[in-house]
Amino acid sequence: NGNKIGVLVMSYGTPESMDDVEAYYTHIRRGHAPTPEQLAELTDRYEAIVGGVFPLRENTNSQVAGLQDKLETMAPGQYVCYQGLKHARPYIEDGVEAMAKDGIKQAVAIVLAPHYSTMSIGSYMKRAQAKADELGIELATVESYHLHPKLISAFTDRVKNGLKKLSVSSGGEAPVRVLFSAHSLPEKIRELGDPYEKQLMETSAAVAEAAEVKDWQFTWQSAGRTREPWLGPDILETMAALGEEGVKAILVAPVGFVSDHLEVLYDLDIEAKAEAAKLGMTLERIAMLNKDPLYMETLAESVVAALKV
Ligand code: FEC
Repeated sequence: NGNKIGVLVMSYGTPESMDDVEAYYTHIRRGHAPTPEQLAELTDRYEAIVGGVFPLRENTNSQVAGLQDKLETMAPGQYVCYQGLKHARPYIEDGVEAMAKDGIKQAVAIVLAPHYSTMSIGSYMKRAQAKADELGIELATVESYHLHPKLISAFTDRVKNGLKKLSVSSGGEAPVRVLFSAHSLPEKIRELGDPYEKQLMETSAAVAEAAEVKDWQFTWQSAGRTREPWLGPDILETMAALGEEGVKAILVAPVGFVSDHLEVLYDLDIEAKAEAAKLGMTLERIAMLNKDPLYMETLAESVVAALKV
């Protein structure tokens, strides 16, 4: 593989088993172990979604394989993908080391998340770059791809399908509010001039326009359990406000995420759905991208473009 271009495909990472949840949570908390209550709460959430299976691992594996296939079609024999995870094995550094072992000299790094924040993509890239520098690999980076036309098109199809599904489940009577959402971050990102919020608004507006949705808004979800203030309003607060407004049907479009995992399967499908039932609303969520060919093409084209600049 030495003459090929390495592609470091990075994703959040998930525990390997229920026994691994504590180590995973400790890694997310930068080495600080969670309290027994915090650990129990996270374990319960994993158990609630699929009873001890971790869908993000399988989904990341299949996205990396899908990207490899797409690159192979676009440029036969030129690219080879390596996986690097933020909070689980194989870690980002392991991925870069695997490239070095194969003799890779030139690589591109991309994250399975479309929007740039210093606290998200920025921190993945910092770790990848440090290891690449140490091992003498020249690394180009894809910082974001939140307005790639194929990404917008993939989300647009899903919003259209979601609206159809919702009109069936709510009897087609109630006006629907589309809620675009993404993982919240600590409010301090605003002081850093972080593009995260702007990029999320741009993706949401582009999808709303393409899907011809007029009645939409953006909301945050999945804020961390720390004492500092996080960006709001949270989806549960937004839903309460919509209840007061008389909204009866909601379609959630979590455009900050690209696959089925805890923050979607629990925070939206279990927690937000239960809240909707309490408020007398119908709530549906768009299907996630997972291995969607348009998403695979978004990634492949972004990788190839990163080498041209
Ligand atoms: O399915 C899974 O096993 C993993 C689902 C998962 C994804 C994900 C994506 C993002 N996070 C982002 C930021 C933060 C910040 C903190 C934080 C904490 C957690 C915890 C769990 C967790 N995150 Fe996550 N995140 C996922 C899971 N995340 C579990 C720990 C418990 C909790 O607080 O809920 C706070 C860390 C701290 O304490 O300092 C910040 C961002 C994304 C989207 C971009 C990306 O995928 O990288 C941003 C998936």
